[in-house]
Amino acid sequence: EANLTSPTPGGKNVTDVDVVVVGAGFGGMYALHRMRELGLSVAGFEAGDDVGGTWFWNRYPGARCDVESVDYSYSFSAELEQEWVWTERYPAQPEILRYLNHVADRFDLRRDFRFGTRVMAAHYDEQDRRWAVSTDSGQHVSAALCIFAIGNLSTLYVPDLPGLDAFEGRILHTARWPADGVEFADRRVGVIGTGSTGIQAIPAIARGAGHVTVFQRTPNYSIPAVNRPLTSAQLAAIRADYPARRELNRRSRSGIHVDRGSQSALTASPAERADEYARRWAMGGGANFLAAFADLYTDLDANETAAEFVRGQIRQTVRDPDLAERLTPKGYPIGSKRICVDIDYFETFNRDNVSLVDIRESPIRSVTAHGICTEDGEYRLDDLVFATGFDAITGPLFAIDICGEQGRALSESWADAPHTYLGLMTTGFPNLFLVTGPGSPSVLSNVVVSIEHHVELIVGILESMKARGYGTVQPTAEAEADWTDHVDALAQQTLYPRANSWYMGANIPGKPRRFTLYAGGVDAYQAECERIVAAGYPGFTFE
Ligand code: N01
Repeated sequence: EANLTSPTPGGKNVTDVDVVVVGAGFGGMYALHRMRELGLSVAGFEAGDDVGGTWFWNRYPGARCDVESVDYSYSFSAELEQEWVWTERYPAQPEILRYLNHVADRFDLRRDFRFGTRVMAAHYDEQDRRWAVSTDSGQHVSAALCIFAIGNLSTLYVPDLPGLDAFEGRILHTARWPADGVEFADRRVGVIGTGSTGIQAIPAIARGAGHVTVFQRTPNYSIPAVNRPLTSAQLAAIRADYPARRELNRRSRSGIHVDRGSQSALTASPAERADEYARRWAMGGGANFLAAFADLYTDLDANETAAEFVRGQIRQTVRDPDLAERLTPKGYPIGSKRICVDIDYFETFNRDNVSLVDIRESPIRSVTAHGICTEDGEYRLDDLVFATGFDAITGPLFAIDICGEQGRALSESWADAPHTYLGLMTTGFPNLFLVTGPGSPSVLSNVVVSIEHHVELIVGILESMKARGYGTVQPTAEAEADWTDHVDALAQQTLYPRANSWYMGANIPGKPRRFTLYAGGVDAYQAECERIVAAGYPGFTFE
């Protein structure tokens, strides 16, 4: 008989459950729903005050998903698919948060989540073969299984700028934006960071602010979103064919079905290339643009043709040629930092109330009471907005005291780099599941597709354990080492390692640099997983 239910209660004030789910974003909500469907008792914890995860926290002006709404949504319920009305091609944060609230209501998910509660520790007890989980509000839970659905971009990063404490204005981080918004009228706003977030926030802030000064370290490649309302006819056509659309997404490289060019950019003539880039530029979207040719992610010369097209667009858009030059990305391949998608980003620099400070040329020396001092002088500011991103991938896991067999900390086990089997489990941490962990396509993909896939993999493993009478599962050390080598070999075939990106850990001082996501594509990854499931889970040890 499977031993997935609790043995006798542990100690005083300890609640026994089958499963702890950490996080109530897209991943945790679906994990909780599926665990319940298996008949397991679940305790869910969420640091935010409600569901939403990323979309709960990231309420900055201009926050929007750069995957199309109809694809960035759950596929598990046909009724949900049919009833929810998306209103725009690219959904804005409030609409996604409304959707997730609707899902929580519809499937009664809040009942088993404790909100405003941060999981602080999860320790494995080898005797009991159970996880002891504790929270910042003093709960202690004993669970047979732990599912960490805490996101890869949830531990925010603020650079340690000298003098920051002395700043007398407001300090904001885009990922902790106040729910009731921020008024910038007549204020001088400084924005640090020009990644996906900064590129979305800067145009939106500039529309309502007195003046915006953008402190740019690295110019970024960005493709226009070409956002538009979704008409009821368009939505009806998508709904009529939803299962086929979902299947195409699952069989695609990035979890979004796009028309993928099969030709090398280098065999196309310059005129053919220009036409193809212009066509995709006009259609909008990052995944679509970078699918123009087969080798944009793998061949530097091919990539350069796409990069140069984007540079040309920036030069055409930004009226002041010197400013255009400073906004033009150089020295790293397009797509090797995550491609940005924007609404009027480069156009925004034609506004009178927006200026750019290149902090590569003149680095920030310090923050003062009234602004920022660079080597060129002081910029007076009323507000300082950090769009400086996250300690990605391992950051959220290392922020929790997770200890597996023999009391070994995850942060110690992964000190050099994360190593997993399938991005789902790691050796020495039995029954601990990661939703979209390192070693899976994760944040390289339409993450909702990858989330649903991972939760279904977990369900399959648990069903198999139940049928075979096992209580624990973990990867073998050998399978994990082979998978990690495989992930590394795939990364080396791409241009990803050539940028200073959060993918590489390069944004966090002192973090080891390594590309740890599965770069072989959602299609190849899911096929590998299917083979492993069909073969009876080789690489996993069950006891
Ligand atoms: O963070 P980032 P983000 N001094 O790390 C700069 C997802 N996302 O929040 O490039 C000065 O990309 C840093 O400069 P540099 C998406 O996956 C999705 O923008 O390191 N500047 C960079 O410009 C995305 O990739 C959507 O030189 C400093 C910026 O801060 C991920 O989240 C929307 C600095 C950080 O960029 C993270 O995006 C938004 C310093 N000390 C985000 N430190 C969707 O549409 C850092 N910077 C779904």
